[in-house]
Amino acid sequence: SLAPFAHVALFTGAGMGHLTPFLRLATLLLHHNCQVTLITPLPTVSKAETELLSKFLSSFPRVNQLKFHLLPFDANATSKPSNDPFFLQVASIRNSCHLLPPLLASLSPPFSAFVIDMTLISPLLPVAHTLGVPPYILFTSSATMFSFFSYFPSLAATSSFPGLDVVEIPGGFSTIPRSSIPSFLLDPNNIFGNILMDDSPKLTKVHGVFINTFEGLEAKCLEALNGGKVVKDLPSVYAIGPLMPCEFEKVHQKGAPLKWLDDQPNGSVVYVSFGSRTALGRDQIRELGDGLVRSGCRFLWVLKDKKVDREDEEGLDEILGIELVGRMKGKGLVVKEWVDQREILGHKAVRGFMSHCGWNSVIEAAWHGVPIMGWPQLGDQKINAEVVSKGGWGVWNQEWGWEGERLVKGEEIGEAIKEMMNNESLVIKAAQVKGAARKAISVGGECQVNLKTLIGEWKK
Ligand code: BUP
Repeated sequence: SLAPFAHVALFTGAGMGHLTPFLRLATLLLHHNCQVTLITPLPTVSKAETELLSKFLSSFPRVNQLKFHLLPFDANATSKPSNDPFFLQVASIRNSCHLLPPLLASLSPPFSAFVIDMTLISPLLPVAHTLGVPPYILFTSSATMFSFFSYFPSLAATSSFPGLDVVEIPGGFSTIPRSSIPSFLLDPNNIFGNILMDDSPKLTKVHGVFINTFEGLEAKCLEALNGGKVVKDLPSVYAIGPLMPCEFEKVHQKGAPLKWLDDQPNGSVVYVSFGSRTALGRDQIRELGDGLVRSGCRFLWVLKDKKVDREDEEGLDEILGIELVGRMKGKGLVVKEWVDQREILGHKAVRGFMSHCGWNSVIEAAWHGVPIMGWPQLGDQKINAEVVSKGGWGVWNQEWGWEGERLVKGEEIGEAIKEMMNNESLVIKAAQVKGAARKAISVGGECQVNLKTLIGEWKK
């Protein structure tokens, strides 16, 4: 007879920051001989998501894709309007989830586990329950952010919260100043904030939580979470990071920017990217450009002018202005297309990473041992930036504020880049983090052990 195998269903969320770790986890499960069904809400928001999905599916023909066509969703008819297309997509997915049970019940063999995106807890828990399958969450940010997410809504409901300047997460590993709290969680009218506040109390009904992290980064936090110190009755948290970039993600580019990097001296370049869904305002973009020139460092800048890639159409001359483009000549490379971040961070010419501190980027930098100059813009990013700076392999300036809060001038940016690029201790610490990252995924490391144990349970 055939050996039993585990059949895992994964339900992805909105945006590259969520899709990417899902597909990396799916790849790991496939390598452990699991059968994988991937439920993909369609249409996606960005072109990048569509392309990544298609590359993944053609690399793994044995994956069963279940296309989940979303119901029409009238963003203007919601009581909490939003101008963030990714938040609206989450709301739209949640609005359609009740259609799932009959679609899933017909699949065979039956599932052993259901891994769902962290933004879909409320609508998908009952689905898992109907099917009689244990629900797991893939939390696509840091363990520190997860503990904040678990604890914060109950604190926010108390009468003492309005007067608090800092949030002390129980367990003694992190104190979050009010200015670092994701602003959507403080805004009662924010659609995404409302979703997270609603879902957090339901965490105790989840079977387990996967987080793309490892002990070398967040040991104390993981210990507090699994020791029941953050919130009572939380499910087990499994550190399965670093989820590494996979072969299917490879970007076939005509030459630049990797070819350009090949021509730069070792350890001379600052790589600049704010992830897949953050576009700075035009004024801030120009100040950043000015700062890069002033720093005197070579730079590779992935420039985004619009939140959604399909709308990002204007050329560099228009966005930056001819004068700045002229000043940049010969000093750095600015690109507007999707780049192979893993190849860039692994390139010997790259010495530092100016990043918004989206968690995937942080983990990729850790994997390659590249120091971070954090410039968090929104959401969980300040909390993530603090994890990095506490670890000693990155820095960030609290005074720069959230996206659009103040215009950070080129002089200040240039000085900060220079400082980061000359800071030897960051390089040393980043190399240690890289070592810990590699240990975590080696045979006998946390990631392997955790996954093997779970898959063993699923097979029973
Ligand atoms: Br832009 C860009 N190439 O050109 P984060 C991004 N990426 O490979 P975000 C590229 O997208 P959330 C590019 O390597 C990382 O895996 C990058 O995820 C990759 O930030 C991913 O860093 C970006 O978590 O997502 O996109 O802001 O809002 O969910 O944090």
